[in-house]
Amino acid sequence: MKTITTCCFLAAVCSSAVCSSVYAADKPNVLFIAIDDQNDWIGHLNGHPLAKTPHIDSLAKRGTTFINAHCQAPLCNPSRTSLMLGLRPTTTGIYGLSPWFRTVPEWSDRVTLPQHFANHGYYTASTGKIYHGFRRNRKKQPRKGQAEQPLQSEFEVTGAFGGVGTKPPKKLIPETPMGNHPLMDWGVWPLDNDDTQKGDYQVASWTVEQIKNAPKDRPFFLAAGFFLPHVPCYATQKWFDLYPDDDSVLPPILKNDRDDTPRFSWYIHWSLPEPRLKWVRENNEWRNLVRSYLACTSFVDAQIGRIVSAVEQSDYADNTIIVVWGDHGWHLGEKAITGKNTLWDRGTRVPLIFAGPGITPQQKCGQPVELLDIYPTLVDLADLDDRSDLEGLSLVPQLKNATTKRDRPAITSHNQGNHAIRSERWRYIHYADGSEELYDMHADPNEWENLAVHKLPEYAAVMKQHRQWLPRIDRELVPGSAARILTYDKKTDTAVWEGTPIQRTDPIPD
Ligand SMILES: [Ca+2]
Ligand SMILES: [Ca+2]
Repeated sequence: MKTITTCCFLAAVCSSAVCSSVYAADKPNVLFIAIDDQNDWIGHLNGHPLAKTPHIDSLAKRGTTFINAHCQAPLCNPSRTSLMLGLRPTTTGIYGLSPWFRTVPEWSDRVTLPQHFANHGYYTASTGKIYHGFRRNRKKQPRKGQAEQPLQSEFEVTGAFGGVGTKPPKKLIPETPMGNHPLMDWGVWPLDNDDTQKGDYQVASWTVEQIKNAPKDRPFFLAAGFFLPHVPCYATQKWFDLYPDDDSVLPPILKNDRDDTPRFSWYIHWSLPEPRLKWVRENNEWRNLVRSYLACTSFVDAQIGRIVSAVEQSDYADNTIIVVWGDHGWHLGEKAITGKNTLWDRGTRVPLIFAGPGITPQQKCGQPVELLDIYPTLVDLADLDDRSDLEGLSLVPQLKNATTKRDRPAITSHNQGNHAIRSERWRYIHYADGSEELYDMHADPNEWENLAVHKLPEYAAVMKQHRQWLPRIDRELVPGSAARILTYDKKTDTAVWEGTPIQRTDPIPD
């Protein structure tokens, strides 16, 4: 492990002349674009009939888009850790917003996706939210009594912080339940229509500058992480104007939809700052939230358009692989909640697009795929040394021909023991206490009817077939795990949410 770290460091600092002679200079560039909390409300994904994302849609046409792509964890830190390490959350043991994986001894030297590119002579740069928490290159000040920590360079260069940008002096919406979290806010902001004050605008600007000034003697791996449509969903008026101010924007919901979902389905998002549907309705905030989320998505789409057009106008137009992904989905009233931390399609389905050299244009692939596949796919596309320790599959066969079968379903995990298995047609969910759900996604795309409750032989067979994909490695939380953590003890049938046991008779918090 020590040797790998040293090599990585050398590759990052070696003079470009040496790098070019050691590594092929004709490798493709990689533009790696992340969107935070972006569900399938993207024009061509048809998750919302009114979603306006012309730039993402046109990139999708230029390449291959995966319309059945899913995150490995429905939460920032575990999802991004999984993608960047090429390992499932059930292997990393990271399920919560903490810890940062470098503090886990097992992963402190793990070569991440961009580091693997750096080891092959790439220039690597990053702006905005790529990891959970902005990781600027700097020496961490040791805590009292601790040894000084070495500089851990995730990227050679880090740029604009991004994030929320300018904030209103106080929250725009009424006080929210479960803690009135400061991020839990949405609406028109800033009022003067100045988009340049927004963190994501600055992320795009920094990325455009990087493209213009990229090193000429080696390829680049450039990562841009957009924060919106993560809460607070602030956008200027013009983005709201893209959407009607009436109830046609609301997603379809079924009354009492949760009557046939197991009680344990509530446990994985037991008590969170994201308000329930009941609250947004009672406070007349449902439509405002939905429009704010859509407005933010369209704003981010425009920022992606700025970056893509900078590539198209550069010398790198023909040798740059562009990949766009979202870290997990978001509910806006479906299943009686808002927010993430679910194992349904709206919580796990994300945009995933590849465009550039080696990728067939105009393709839509309906195979179930995983964000975990990005690491091996990029390694394959750039023809770097293979990694035998990655848990995803290269999607190059699908990027060549979208009808090629991928041999596995997509698997999402949220804390130990809770997993969703998404195949082409079905979604099967297994919770830690053994309770289950099954949805026929062709007949019931909204996942309204839990077929598992019917106990019919034809569904039992489907469930049996999907159950075999439950992760065999399903490790417990690593030490230091915190924030949105649930544990379950089978022997005593006790679920513990963030340190507090949940009783079977406790009312569901709203
Ligand atoms: Ca996220
Ligand atoms: Ca239902």
